Amino acid sequence: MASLFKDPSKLSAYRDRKFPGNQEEFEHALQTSITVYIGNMSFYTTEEQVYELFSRAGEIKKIIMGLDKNTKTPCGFCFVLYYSREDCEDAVKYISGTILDDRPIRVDFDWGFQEGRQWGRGRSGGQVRDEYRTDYDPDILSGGYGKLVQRE
Ligand code: GTA
Repeated sequence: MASLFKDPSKLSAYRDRKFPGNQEEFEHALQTSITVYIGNMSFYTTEEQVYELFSRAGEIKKIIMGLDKNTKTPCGFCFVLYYSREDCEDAVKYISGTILDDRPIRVDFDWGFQEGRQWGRGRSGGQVRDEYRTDYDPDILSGGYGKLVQRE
């Protein structure tokens, strides 16, 4: 399993369009960072629940909840910062895919938290991907379907 983490291009399928650097710098950041991104979370999951689950992989330095930029309420993602790279890798290896509040969460390597990254970038304030969701999801506050899809 650890060998999977040796190829920097395979660390994450996600490419942050707002990363201030080239692909090589992005991959280097992913390889060395002590931050993970958690996606597909319930909007009702609290920081305390995240703390409890993710401290199983190691001591947590900080948790930053992802917020809807309009309502300032949780919108389904967060960042967890560890003290060690090993703990960060363990979170990706062992916690990704586990169920938190009835949802299979996704734990992804992240290039590092910076102020501003806690806000959803979608047009309606939440995450971009929620606006394109076509499957029913009772945790989407719009009523279950992606907001843009719903309008079409
Ligand atoms: N490390 O997977 C991730 C990740 N995601 C999805 C978001 N962040 C992530 N970080 C890591 N790994 O700080 C971070 C962002 C930001 C914060 C909120 O979370 O760096 P966001 O989700 O609101 O906006 O970010 P983002 O990331 O800019 O959205 P993006 O990349 O356009 O789209 C996310 C996903 O939405 C796509 O991968 C795709 O699955 C779906 N999507 C986007 N556009 C379309 C479309 N036109 N049609 C269908 N699906 C679409």
